[in-house]
Amino acid sequence: MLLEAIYHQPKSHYAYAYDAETLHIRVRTKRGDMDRVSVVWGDKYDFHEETITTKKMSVFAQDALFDYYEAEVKPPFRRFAYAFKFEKEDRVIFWNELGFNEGELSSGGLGMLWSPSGMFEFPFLNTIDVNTPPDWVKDAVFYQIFPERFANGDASLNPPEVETWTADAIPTRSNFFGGDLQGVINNLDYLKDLGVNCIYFTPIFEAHSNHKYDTIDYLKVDPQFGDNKTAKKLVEEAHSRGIRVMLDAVFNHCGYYFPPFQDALKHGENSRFKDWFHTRGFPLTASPLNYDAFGFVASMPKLDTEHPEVKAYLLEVARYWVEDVGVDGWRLDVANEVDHRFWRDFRDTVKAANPDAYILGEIWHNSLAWLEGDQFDAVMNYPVTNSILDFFVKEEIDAQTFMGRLDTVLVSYPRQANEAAFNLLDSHDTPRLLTIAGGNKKRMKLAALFQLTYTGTPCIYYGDEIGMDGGEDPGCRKPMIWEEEYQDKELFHFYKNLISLRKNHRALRDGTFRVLSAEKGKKYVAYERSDELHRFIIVMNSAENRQTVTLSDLGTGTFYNLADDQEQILENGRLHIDLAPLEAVILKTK
Ligand code: ARE
Repeated sequence: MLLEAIYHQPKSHYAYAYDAETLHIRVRTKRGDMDRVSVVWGDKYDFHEETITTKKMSVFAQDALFDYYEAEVKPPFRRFAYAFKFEKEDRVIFWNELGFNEGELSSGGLGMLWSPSGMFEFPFLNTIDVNTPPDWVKDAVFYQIFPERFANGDASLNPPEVETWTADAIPTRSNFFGGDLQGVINNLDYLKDLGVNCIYFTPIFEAHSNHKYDTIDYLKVDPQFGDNKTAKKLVEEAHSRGIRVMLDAVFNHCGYYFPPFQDALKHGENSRFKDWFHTRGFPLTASPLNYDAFGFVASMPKLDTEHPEVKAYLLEVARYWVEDVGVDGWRLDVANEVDHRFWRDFRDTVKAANPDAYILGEIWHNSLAWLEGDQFDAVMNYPVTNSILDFFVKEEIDAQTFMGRLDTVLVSYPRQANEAAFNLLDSHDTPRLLTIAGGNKKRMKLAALFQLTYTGTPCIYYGDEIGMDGGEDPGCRKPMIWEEEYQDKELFHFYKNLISLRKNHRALRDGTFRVLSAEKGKKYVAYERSDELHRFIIVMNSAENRQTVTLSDLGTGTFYNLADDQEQILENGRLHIDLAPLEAVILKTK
């Protein structure tokens, strides 16, 4: 046993409350090292050998170096004192807060090991501290809309010098095409037909640019998009079709033309707003830049969210759109550069306005510090995005690395944060999926199939479903193609069918996820998703040649291939599946 590889941290994503009565306990060991790992636990106020329970843990994730074991426990008095028991051949090792001990449970004489003061502890499960993302998020399929580019429903709002909305229009950093909220309202039935049930809008508030990340007025819809009444109508029309709405909160910074910043520019040190920003000298100048800004972009001055007036103003913004307009969630721009205390108060404000609102942080890296129940429900899951692209689209990693990287994300967070994670394959900040795939639709479909059958909530970037392409920003922000002759209908039906498959089967949303095949050097993977109603086996070939995949340990059951309804015969829990290049097969129990 390699004791040096063993890791656990009490009161963290290694020991957290999943719900009001359930704790999840995790421990890391060297990959393949242990025969058996258990958690040994009791109540800290009633702790003696007769009341101690031993629960076997199972490997729930694996990466190149480690196995991650997990067990679920429901301590009756919501308190939990625990140690771990590791077994390999005839060796037994116990581990608690005092260190490692060789020995057996029945032998006694272990000194402090069996005293509650030596145990790891989960002192009390207080419900208010439990991270509980809204239930609906697990059932959602999001659709991301960049409002300037989705549809023009009210030509009277067109910006000056609006460009013609054609299938071959070229987006630049500064041009406008006239998309607006009425355009979205006009096309809600299109979204309903596709099957998505939540829209994520990039910013809709008054701003100077076409992307609107440089806010002028956080309480007002941009006049090119409509007004607050149109926004309210949009929310109502969407809700009446079972579609929710999430807005983009750009609270890290404002726009250059935000009136308080204009005041600080004009009055310098004498401005009553000078402390709303992070200044480095007066007068304020864009060049050289003597105030903090998002990524040195002078048109995006950073707000001081520690300042009580700034905070009060932004929290009122957060409340207004949720409570008065009825939006269902906030996506938080540059979430990791804003102070944690701000986000804690933001959460309290938003959840008071609507306990079911979804709070989604935009963070591209490990985000545990925001996902422990007091700040965000979930984050934009770019590490998963990149793993899916690297395996199915770019062919840069093998099956073992792919699943290992996904598991690294799973072990990084409490399970509820993974269930509500926002799984995207592209966005307004990245090239489009089809373009990353070099136009290879089969690879694009593999990525989308995985996305729509994996843990977490999927998001489709507008137009991907009809075959739109485009490179880095601004290339990925072309106007939506509405002329049917230029839409890829076959792709649309592919997405529509997959979305409906996910929506009709809980197993694909929050069922168990089990890896069946992810071998070193291989370009195919297989996994199972199951709940008490259905089992799915999904086998995907990311290689350009045929593959025969043998799966074992499948137990019993009759599986049918969704493509042709052919029964698949299990022999002693084994299955042989022949896959064409870049083919995916979905098997399901009836
Ligand atoms: C524009 C141009 C760019 C140019 C830039 C600088 O389009 O080509 O490089 O100006 O002059 C918004 C607009 C952008 C605009 C930008 C600045 O949408 O079009 O760029 O404002 O004016 C990091 C942040 C992350 C951020 C990305 C872009 O951590 O928060 O960078 N994403 C949000 C939004 C953006 C938005 C802004 C922030 C600003 O989603 O749309 O940009 O409000 C790695 C790093 C990440 C990094 C990521 C992407 O993985 O680890 O930290 O994200 O790459 O660069």
